Amino acid sequence: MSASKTIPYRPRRVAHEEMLRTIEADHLIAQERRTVRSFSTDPVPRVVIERAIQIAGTAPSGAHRQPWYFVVIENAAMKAKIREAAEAEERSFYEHRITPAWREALAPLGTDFQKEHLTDAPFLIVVFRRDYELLPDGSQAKSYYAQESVGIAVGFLIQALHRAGLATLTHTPAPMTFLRELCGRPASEKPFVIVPVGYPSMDCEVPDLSRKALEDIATFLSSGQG
Ligand code: IYR
Repeated sequence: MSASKTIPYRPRRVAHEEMLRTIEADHLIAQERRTVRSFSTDPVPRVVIERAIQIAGTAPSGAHRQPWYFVVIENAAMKAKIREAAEAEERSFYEHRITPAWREALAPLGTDFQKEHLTDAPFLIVVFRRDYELLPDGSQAKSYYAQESVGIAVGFLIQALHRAGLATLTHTPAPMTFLRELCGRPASEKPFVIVPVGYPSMDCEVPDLSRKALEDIATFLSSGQG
């Protein structure tokens, strides 16, 4: 076996009292996050987007291949192009490809083919999943668990932006292959999601949803239970 270089890892041990305070506060913050479809055009500082992407880039990834790439779009003409292409795909989805069950599932969200958020939000972050990396010698380094890794990174991204006071939407126009060309990315990368980022519009409304209770999403197989 080849020896890999390691370095010591000794993070500070957090006392249980502080741990509980932190996790309760984080839970309250997380509960306040809502997916937003109606954005204000008000500007937000670009450095917040930069840091949020760096936070996303701390996600764990298969074989540490870090199989993600983020294209940040601020340019109005680019946003308009993306909106036009996305709405064309969405129109055919809502008019032809959607199944009855899917239509029913989306009804409470009130979504349709119109995607104002793609031109209203001050930033669009287009996330790509990289399936292999071209090495300088021309060979390919394959990614592992790229789908899972990028999903985790996007989770980090959304939570970081939320904690910074910004709203997001996880938007997946289907199919979204048009994004690769519009964003100038190579064939090794697949569009994963578009994340519009900004403030909710002044008249933003969100569906009156509730979240599943702990007992509905988790089982604790504690000691003494066999
Ligand atoms: N991509 C479409 C449809 C859509 C699908 C799901 I699953 C949603 O949770 C929301 C929308 C759209 O963006 O409208």
